[in-house]
Amino acid sequence: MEAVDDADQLPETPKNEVMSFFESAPPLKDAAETEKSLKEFVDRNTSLSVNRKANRVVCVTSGGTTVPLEKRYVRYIDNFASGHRGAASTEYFLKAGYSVIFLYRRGTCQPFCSLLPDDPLLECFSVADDSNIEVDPLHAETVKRAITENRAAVADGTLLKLPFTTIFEYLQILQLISASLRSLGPSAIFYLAAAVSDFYVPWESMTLHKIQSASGPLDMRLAQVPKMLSMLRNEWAPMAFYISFKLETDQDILLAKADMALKKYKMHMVIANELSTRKEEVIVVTEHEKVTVRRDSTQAGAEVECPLVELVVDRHSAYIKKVDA
Ligand code: 9Z3
Repeated sequence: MEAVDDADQLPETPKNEVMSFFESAPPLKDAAETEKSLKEFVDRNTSLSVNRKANRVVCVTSGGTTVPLEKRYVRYIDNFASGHRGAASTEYFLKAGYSVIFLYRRGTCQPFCSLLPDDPLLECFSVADDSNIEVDPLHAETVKRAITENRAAVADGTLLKLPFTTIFEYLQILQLISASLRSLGPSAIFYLAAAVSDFYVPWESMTLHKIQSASGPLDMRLAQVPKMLSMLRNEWAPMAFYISFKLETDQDILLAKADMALKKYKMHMVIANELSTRKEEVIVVTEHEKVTVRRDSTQAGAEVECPLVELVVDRHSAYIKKVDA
């Protein structure tokens, strides 16, 4: 049910639905802290010069949102997203000179970690003697790269990581990010790769405690998550460059749905991908073109995000030029 829907065919989400979603959502923990780190991040990056592409900041969303079923939640609805797309794209944006706000689902893939084994702590390290731990030589290079590149990006202030778990947290943090990037105008990109729930249980209709199975089969009505793309695009940060993703499992409807999303939400690019081939190829849909972007299968470890981000950077540069002209 996640991210595979017909909502793009529905009329625009009325503003009051969006307002009531936020008004009824549980307050965001650490909101003040998040706002403070965003402000510091944007201030720092708007005064950066030389090697960085002056002022260019991208918000990459990554992983899937959860939908809690209870306020003290034991159960929730989730989706498949691993966060690989967002994590890998973050690395390529950093290489291209962008500063990145990485809004990710807790526990999903992290930038610079794709080559680490599944359980890095247990598989990469061994106990040498009573007081020393050493890195397994087999993984030494990968571990070194992950640690140094991640620390460098975080320490020089070009990577800000913000975690979320629920759909409530995701949309609340996205709103804070948009408020902080608004002043950057066309220099900001929203690269919305997270798989966002289409349905949720409104906070006020949720039970406080764990739902009891003794009451028999569970009958639950889910409300539609208001589509925030139009709010983001038209109200929150209207001059930014927008890239959304369209995921389908049926190749035959993929491009039509991507086209629809492009027009309905006035996106600059929609990246169409099919579930089973998403790591091999994507189709970039814009007003004027459809470009298939493929992973270079002749290169070991090559990722589709490399040429994809290259194309995004190229189109973003053209957009900035056009707006500044
Ligand atoms: C995507 O299509 C992403 O490419 C994937 C990446 C989630 C497939 P992984 O995290 O997978 O690497 O495992 N995201 C879908 C984004 C989404 O939910 N889009 C909404 C929609 O299609 C609109 S914003 O309705």
